[in-house]
Amino acid sequence: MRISVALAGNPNVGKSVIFNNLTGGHQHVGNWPGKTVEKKEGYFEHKGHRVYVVDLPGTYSLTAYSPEELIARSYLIEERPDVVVDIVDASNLERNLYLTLQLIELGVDLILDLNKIDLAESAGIAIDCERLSSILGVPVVETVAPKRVGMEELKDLIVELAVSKVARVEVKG
Ligand SMILES: Nc1nc2c(ncn2[C@@H]2O[C@H](COP(=O)(O)OP(=O)(O)OP(=O)(O)O)[C@@H](O)[C@H]2O)c(=O)[nH]1
Ligand SMILES: [Mg+2]
Repeated sequence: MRISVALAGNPNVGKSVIFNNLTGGHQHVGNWPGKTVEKKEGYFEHKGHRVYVVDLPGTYSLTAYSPEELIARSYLIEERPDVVVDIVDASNLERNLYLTLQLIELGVDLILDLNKIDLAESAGIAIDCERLSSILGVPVVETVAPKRVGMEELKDLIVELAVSKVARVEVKG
């Protein structure tokens, strides 16, 4: 199956490190149409699926006031990726969840990636992932991107969500 996934998140949360971890050598850097903002695309293979990844520009919201927000918003609405991974800075969760709620409102199939878990831990912040996941109604994964911690779990979740989505669509007819 061909799966498309977009990486969304606030600036500086670790999207590019995760994009590089996932796609390795299989990447292409271009520009968003008509914009000077960089567009990174790539893919990886996992469990027999090819997963195409787009690294969206970092944004605090999707209200389309800045070119970055406009790019991210139009991509999500027009291209409808199978899965959106919302990468948040676990050491700064509250601020990051503003974008998370907007992504949930948009109705995308979301995975919440709590990145920078190492920084959260050293700041004495403990996050109850199961509770967060059940409150938000989205799967949650913990990662430490530069150490590649959680990358296999993230790939598993992406593929599981995309596959379950196809099953849901088939049941609905
Ligand atoms: N300690 C720690 N640092 C991290 C982690 N993930 C990313 N970083 C660091 O955070 C900084 C930002 O990472 P990037 O991947 O460039 O973040 P980004 O989300 O792509 O940023 P923009 O493209 O500017 O929006 C870098 O210095 C990373 O090394 C993590 O899990 N733990
Ligand atoms: Mg980046």
